[in-house]
Amino acid sequence: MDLGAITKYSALHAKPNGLILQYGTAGFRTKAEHLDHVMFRMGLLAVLRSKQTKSTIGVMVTASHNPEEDNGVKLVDPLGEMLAPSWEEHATCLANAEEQDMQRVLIDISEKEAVNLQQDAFVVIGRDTRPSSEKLSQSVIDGVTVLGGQFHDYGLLTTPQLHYMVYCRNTGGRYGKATIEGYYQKLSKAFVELTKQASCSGDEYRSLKVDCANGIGALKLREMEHYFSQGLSVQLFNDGSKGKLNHLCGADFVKSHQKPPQGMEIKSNERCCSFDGDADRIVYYYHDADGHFHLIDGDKIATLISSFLKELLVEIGESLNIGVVQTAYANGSSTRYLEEVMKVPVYCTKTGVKHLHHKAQEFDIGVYFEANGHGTALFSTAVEMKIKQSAEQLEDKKRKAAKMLENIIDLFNQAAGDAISDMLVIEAILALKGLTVQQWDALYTDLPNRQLKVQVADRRVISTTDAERQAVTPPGLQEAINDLVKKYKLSRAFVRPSGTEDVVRVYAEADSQVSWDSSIEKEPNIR
Ligand code: NG1
Ligand code: ZN
Repeated sequence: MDLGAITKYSALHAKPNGLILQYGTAGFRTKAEHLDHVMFRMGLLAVLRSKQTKSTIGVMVTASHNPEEDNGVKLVDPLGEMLAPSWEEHATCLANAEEQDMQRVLIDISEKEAVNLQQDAFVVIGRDTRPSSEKLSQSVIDGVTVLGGQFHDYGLLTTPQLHYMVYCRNTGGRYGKATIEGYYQKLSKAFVELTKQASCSGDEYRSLKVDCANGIGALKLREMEHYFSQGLSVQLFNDGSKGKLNHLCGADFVKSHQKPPQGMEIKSNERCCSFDGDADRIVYYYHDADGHFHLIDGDKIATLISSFLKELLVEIGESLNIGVVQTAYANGSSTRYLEEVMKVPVYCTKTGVKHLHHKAQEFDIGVYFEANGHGTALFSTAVEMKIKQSAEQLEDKKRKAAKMLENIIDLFNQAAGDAISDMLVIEAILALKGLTVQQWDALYTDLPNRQLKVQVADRRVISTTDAERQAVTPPGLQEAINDLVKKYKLSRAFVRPSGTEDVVRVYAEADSQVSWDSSIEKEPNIR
């Protein structure tokens, strides 16, 4: 470690005095102007992590669905996963170290993690379309190079594309080619193969309106659309040419306001979807003939996907274990439908995709989605091999189903939830099953629900257990929730501190909107 050079370069990326940041569920996130030192230091940390794991590490510069003025950074571990928890702590220590303590913290981390400093390091970098992202990613590169790391800057990428690149590079190309071309070709080939088998080829299955949140999704979808245009034509809205990133549009806006984005004209029964600002979340929606808006969120996406996968397995004659992983925000109707109608086991984890991802890895096939539309499906290596064999050896209908599953496996981004990949999976399933968006929506009816943010002096006074469904502290809070909830049918409510914002989130659902609203009226303190 050339400590002299580190000190010299670090001074060029000086930390504002007194600024304390936390590596949260989605890395560091705050106003872009406060992040230069964090970026430089995450470049340093990525090199140490790369040396320790002897693998390529990813650094993504994005603040996802947050306002355009914000930015953020997260590290991507060797298999495309979120950073290991002990390294999240190192990230927080390093980002918050005062200038004079930086060297000591770096040496401490290297010693604690037994990093061999002679080992080579390789870091790949991606960024979203925010005005601040280019300069901030340059600061990451400064950090990487000052510690002697090699790097490849992919420039503009969606977050899941960067996860894909990291995964490809660390699996010797088995998963795919670590280029943007490789990503487009892998997904599009699988998609076109699948849609060729669809008997319903009417226009309604072949066109889709996409709200790109004025973000990176628009750019990447434009680059990619000609690869799959044989199977689907996409019409892009909020493509960044006029509006502001995530402003009145995008998956987060649509899900939390339960209304369509601005800047998109929707005719009745037209199938539409929204990406978030870094294209790792997707939700669908439509207007019915009476002009009512219907949202199809991550829960219904998980239901469509898991039921299709289950049907394919039955057809092939394989009994593999499928599990669906949700969080406490999953609508109670979705959980009931999956367990009681689909007979698929459902598990609940804490909020944050890393928790869902880990749980999903326990199954032969693990489907995970947050209600906000972030999710994917994971297939064990044994399953992938088995299905490949079946696609070659079985006959007729079974072979056809195995071939379909093989393509579906290729179409999923197994490194991370991916709006583009999920969109193509959903479009392929709807076409293959001949389902309209209304039929999909009618699988079950969501319980009316609301989510509120509440500002409190210190959100950390609230701690939770049971996958965040029960409050442990402060004393009396859970009892008060229980007293309210028992007055309503099919009701459920919980409170938890956000991991990404300085707020407490309140969620409630009940059998009807009237029940929900009256419960809030009687309890004005909740607002
Ligand atoms: P927090 O702020 O901890 O609720 C939010 C989302 C998560 C996840 C992360 C990371 C909700 C209720 N929470 O977490 O699902 O997406 O941001 O982006 O949607
Ligand atoms: Zn996102």
